[in-house]
Amino acid sequence: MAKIVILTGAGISAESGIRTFRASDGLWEEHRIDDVATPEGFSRDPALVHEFYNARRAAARVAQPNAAHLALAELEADARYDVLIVTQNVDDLHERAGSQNVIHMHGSLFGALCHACGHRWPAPEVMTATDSCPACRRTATRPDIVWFGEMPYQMERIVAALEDADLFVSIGTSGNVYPAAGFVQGATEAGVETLELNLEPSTGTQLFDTSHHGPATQIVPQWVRERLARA
Ligand code: BJW
Repeated sequence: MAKIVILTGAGISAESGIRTFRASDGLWEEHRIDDVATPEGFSRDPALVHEFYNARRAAARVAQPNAAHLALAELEADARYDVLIVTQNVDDLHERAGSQNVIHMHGSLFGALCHACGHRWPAPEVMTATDSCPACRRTATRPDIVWFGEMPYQMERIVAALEDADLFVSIGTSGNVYPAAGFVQGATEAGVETLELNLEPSTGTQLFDTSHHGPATQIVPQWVRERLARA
C-alpha cells in the first residue's frame, strides 16, 4: 500500500462556502487574530470569541462537502492506498464526505473543552461564556480549537506518519502557520515525495517537488483520478 499523508487547509472548503483566513475577503480582514484566536483574547472577552465561533459553527453546519473532499474519500477507499488526512480545518467536511482517517490538528468547531479540568464534550449549537462544564461544573467552557501559542493536536502521530509516508500532499493552505507550514520540509528531509495542490503558489511553494495550481474542486479530483487510473 502506498502511504499518503494529505495536509488540508481552508482552501479545500472555500468552494463549499466556508471563508478562508488570509484572502482579501478572509476572516482576518474582519477580526483581529489577537482577539479571536489566542488564549489571551479569550480571557479578555470570552463572549466575543464565542460569538465568532458560534457563527462559524452555524456556517459549517449548512455547508456541504465539495468534489475535492469527495475525491479524497474515494482515494482512501481504494485498497491500494493508506491515506491519512491531517486537516487544519475545524469544519467536518472531510468526515461528511466519507473520509475516516482524519486528524484535526487545530481542533473542531463541534467540540467543547473545559479550560479548567480538560474535559471534552460535543459543542452545543450556541456556546456562551456562562456554560458550565458537565464534569467539573466550573464556567470555563471554550471551543475545542487550537489557538496561536497552543500546541496543535496529535503532533507525534503526524510527524511519525509524515516520516513514514511515500507521498506528502498539501491542499488549500497558504503555508503561513506553523507547525503545518513546516511539514513539507520535514517530509523532504525524510526523503518523501511532495506535491502541492493550491489555488495559487503558497508561501513555501518552491519546497515542493511538484505543484499544480487551480481550484480544489478541479485539481484534486483530477489528481485522484490519475492515481486511481494507475495499474
Ligand atoms: C484555495 C481555494 C480553492 C483559496 N482551491 N485553494 C515565528 C516563526 C514560526 C512560527 C511562529 C512564529 N511566531 C509564532 C509562531 C507559531 C505560530 C505561527 O505559525 N505563527 C505564524 C503566524 C508565524 N503557530 C502556533 O502558535 C501554533 N502552535 C505552535 O506553534 O505550538 C508550538 C509548537 C508546535 C509544534 C511543535 C513545536 C512547537 C498554533 C497555530 C494555531 C492556528 N490557529 C488558526 C485558528 C484556529 C482555527 C480556526 O479558528 O479555524 O488556524 S489560525 C488559521 O490559520 C487557522 C488555520 O487552520 C490556519 C492556516 O490557515 P490556512 O488553512 O492556510 O488558510 P489561509 O486563508 O491562510 O490560506 C488558504 C489557502 O487556500 C490560500 O493559499 C488560497 O490561495 C487557497 N485557496 N481558495 C484551492 N478554491
